[in-house]
Amino acid sequence: MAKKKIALIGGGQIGGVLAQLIGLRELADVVLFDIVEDMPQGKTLDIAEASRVDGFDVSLKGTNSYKDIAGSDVVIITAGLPRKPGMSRDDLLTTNAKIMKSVAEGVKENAPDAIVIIISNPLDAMVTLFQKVSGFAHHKVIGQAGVLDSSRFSTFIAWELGVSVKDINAMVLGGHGDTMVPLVRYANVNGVPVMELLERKYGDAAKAKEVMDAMVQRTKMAGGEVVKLLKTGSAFYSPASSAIAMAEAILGDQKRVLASCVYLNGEYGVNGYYVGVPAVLGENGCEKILEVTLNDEEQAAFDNSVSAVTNLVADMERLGF
Ligand code: TXD
Repeated sequence: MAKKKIALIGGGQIGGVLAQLIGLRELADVVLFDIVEDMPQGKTLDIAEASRVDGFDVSLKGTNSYKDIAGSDVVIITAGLPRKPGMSRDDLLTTNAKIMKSVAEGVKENAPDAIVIIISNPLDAMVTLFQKVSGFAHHKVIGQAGVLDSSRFSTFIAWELGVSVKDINAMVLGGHGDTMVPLVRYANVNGVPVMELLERKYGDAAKAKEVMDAMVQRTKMAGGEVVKLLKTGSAFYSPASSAIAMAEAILGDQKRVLASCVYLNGEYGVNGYYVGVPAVLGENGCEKILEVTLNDEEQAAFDNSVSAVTNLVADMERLGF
């Protein structure tokens, strides 16, 4: 079987971790593109020089030329500026939209058959813009947010219950912003509802709800919590791991159900917007969207999140993108 190829557009914090993870997993050959001269070449050289020690054998190439991404099966985009403390994701809109437009043109011209995973913020707007500029089929352009937000929620639940995070199933829907919707009712530990376990732990439904509300709130603000601690830059290990799970699902045609920012065509009552929902990822990108029944409260929270996304996209359009 011919080796797969992944192009990484943006060789900053997340791009570097992505390159290393792809190497460690021997997932594909890697091309790391950045506009900064020499930096992607330096990072890939550094990672390649660890390959004997780690025992992996993939080709790693750093570049400043889009020509090198030709033939990529998957393109993962992190190009753009990260948040500084106190900045919202939306503050990044204008700067990152300009960058995303140029990236979409470069990918369209040089890797027209690739499936594209976008990480750059503000996520929902950047996915929308990439698809618009590239003209790629909607199902081949997917945003990474939900895998990470769901992993964060799962981590907090595991810590609270004192059980392995591997046994937690929890999902976060909606936009990648403060309005995201952690699905409490469906969160479970190997099938047992988390709320039931919390009620047993505290022997009190009100206290259990209070604890869950705090975890939901922490999940929504989790990106900002890391930004505040790091002082410079935003989370990079966990977003990289999350995008790798999506790339693996696509390259391996795994049909994994991963919360992803995908194009909705009537599903969840949303028409023509990219929003985070559970999606089946396989060799064709987003192959199916799973519709989850939401109760009134969940639906209201989801609608609120969708409005945040539609407002963001409207802002971007007003800015001329
Ligand atoms: O879950 C998620 N989706 C996210 C998203 C979680 C955390 C951070 N998220 C966003 O990812 C973050 O807000 C940023 O918008 C991106 C990338 O974050 P990273 O931490 O990797 O940022 P860096 O280290 O600043 O790297 C960005 C790189 C940097 O090397 C720039 O030189 C490069 O992008 N860059 C470009 N590359 C290609 N083409 C152009 N035009 C370009 N402009 C800058």
